[in-house]
Amino acid sequence: MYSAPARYVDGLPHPDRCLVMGVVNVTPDSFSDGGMWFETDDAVRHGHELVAAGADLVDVGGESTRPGAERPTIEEELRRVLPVVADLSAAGAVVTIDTMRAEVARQAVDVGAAGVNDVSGGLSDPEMLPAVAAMAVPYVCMHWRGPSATMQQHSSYGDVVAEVVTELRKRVDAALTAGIEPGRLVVDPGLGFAKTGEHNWTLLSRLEALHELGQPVLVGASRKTFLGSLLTDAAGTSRSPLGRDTASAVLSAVAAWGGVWCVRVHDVPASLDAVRVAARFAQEEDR
Ligand code: PMM
Repeated sequence: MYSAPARYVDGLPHPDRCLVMGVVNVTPDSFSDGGMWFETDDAVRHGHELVAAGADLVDVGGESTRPGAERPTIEEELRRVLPVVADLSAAGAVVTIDTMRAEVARQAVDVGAAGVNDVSGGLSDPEMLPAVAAMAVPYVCMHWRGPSATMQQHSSYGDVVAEVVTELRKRVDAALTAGIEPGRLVVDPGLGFAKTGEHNWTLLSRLEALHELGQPVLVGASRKTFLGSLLTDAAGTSRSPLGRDTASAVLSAVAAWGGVWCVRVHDVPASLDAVRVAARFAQEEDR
């Protein structure tokens, strides 16, 4: 196992293993589970299921980041996420709000969210970093090169690992300058965001480079297209998102073994088993 930065994020649970974040997409059009949890009641029920299955964190989002997806209005995004965040938080779940908008982050924290997950790393909304600093909550800062509609036009790299690390370092500096405490800051390579499948595999194989940023690392590989492209059938057809959960769990073990602080997944039980296996392996190495 690589030597990794601190495994603790102030204000979030700290089991002695990689954390598992379960995903609740309150969207009609996410690639991974499009529309399954779009109704408030369904989303809340699903969040409770993820917690019962052992999720350490529940990530609630109201905007699909699928390539080409249309953005909801801010009012619509608030309408989707706030009741879900409020219900799950009131029931004791540790909820993160997956949003690129400072106002959505603020209102979600007001109704109980414990942290903010921003796939734009503060680039989409200039108010995001100061808002998070003022709220003093944990912040996941993901590598991002532009909105989903156009992001695949920005997937050209000389050295993907070096460039992602350099660009993330700038966002870490911006977050710290804005006043976010280092103990509350998490970095994420943003698999699939302005990245090809090849880039994703390279980044996953070089997690130690991300650890050089000195912050806990979150990885979101679950159900992403690069897994479908790997798991083709005999006719060469890509595996559909719901059929990618075993591969996703295997990557959770790989990521946990690589010192990652948290994996963001749709199928919680399998990834929880995976990170527990990785933790047990790591104990042997410590002996
Ligand atoms: N991926 C998606 C959405 N949010 N957040 C973080 N921090 N990292 C990710 O990789 C990430 C994310 C897209 O996947 P989904 O449609 O299944 O939510």
